Amino acid sequence: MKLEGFELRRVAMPLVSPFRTSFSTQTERDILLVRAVTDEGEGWGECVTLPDPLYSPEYADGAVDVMKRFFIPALAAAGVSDAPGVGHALYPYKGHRMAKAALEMAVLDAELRAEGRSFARELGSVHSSVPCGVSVGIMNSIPELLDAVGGYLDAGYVRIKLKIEPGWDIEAVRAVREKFGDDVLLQVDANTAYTLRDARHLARLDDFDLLLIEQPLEEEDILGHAELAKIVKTPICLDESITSAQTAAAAIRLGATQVINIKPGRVGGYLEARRIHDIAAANGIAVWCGGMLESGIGRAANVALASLPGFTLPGDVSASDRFYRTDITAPFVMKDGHLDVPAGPGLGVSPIQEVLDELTTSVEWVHI
Ligand code: OSB
Ligand code: MG
Repeated sequence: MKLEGFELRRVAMPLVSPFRTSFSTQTERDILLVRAVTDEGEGWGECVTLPDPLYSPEYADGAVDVMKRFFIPALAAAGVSDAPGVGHALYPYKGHRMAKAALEMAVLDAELRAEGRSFARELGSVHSSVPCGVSVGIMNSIPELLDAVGGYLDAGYVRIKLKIEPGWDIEAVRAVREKFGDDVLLQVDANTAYTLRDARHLARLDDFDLLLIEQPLEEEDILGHAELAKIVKTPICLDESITSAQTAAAAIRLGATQVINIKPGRVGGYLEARRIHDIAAANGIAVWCGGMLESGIGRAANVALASLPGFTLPGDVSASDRFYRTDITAPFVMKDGHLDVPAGPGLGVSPIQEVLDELTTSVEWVHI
């Protein structure tokens, strides 16, 4: 397969409701799509950068810049012709894992489509459908939160994740437990909003039988999480801190993480995501698939990844309508709290050109 170039496309997708975390409020998703064009057909990648470097150091405009300035020229110079080749050619460049992941994903999709193989099969899928969890943003009031959670439970979501921050934690969790009972699979995500000085406070969450507490402390505070894990009974799950298979192995060894949220973008791609899955499995650590409010393109690949054997907890793998009234692909629709794993070639879904055109804010072509 010979790479001919990449199309970089920005798409503005309005969210069905604002999504508030401890670091920002989103009302629209500005998505960067990467289309790899080859002599054997095309492939799609989704770059999960947010507009500002508040979740990770990367941001959408920066991803476009690093792709055009360094990464695509490096792929051209190396004559890259397959997905593992993308990782090798970009290895000398530090960081920018979301940008690397999007390019690798597009090349992998092109390769698999040309060969008629699915992402799921390629990654090692063992399930034809995956259970759906939902990430619930910080709300203005407890009644508003209970309304939102009630709606998701009625829709069939099998696991609820509450975004928390100081001032929106114990009472939010208590209210959800009191209203919906002890059987709901419930977890929280702090997106680094606490410090080790909050350990006693966070230990109060132990009363609520949570599956886990996600990324309570700063991303670089691996030892802090290991200390916290000795004080808090609720399992600690790292998200932001896990940027590679190497950091995953270290965090596991240090006792900083009892569960891992795997986001392919954050770790540099689906191939590295699979390596983290393998390391976690070898250490008896459960993993689940995180999300970055993906369109149908990224969602398709996440659903495939979530169907690997070590993904033993429901992920932030929601139906398209959790975030978008209109998706750019055929929508992912939940049945019985599950999504079907696409089985067609590559991602198994493609953008619908008319929808894509309507939502596109810019397109540029970068030749190889
Ligand atoms: O921390 O998991 C997170 C979205 C953007 C940035 C960070 C996070 C999230 C989510 C959304 O929780 C999960 C989803 O896409 O369903
Ligand atoms: Mg998280």
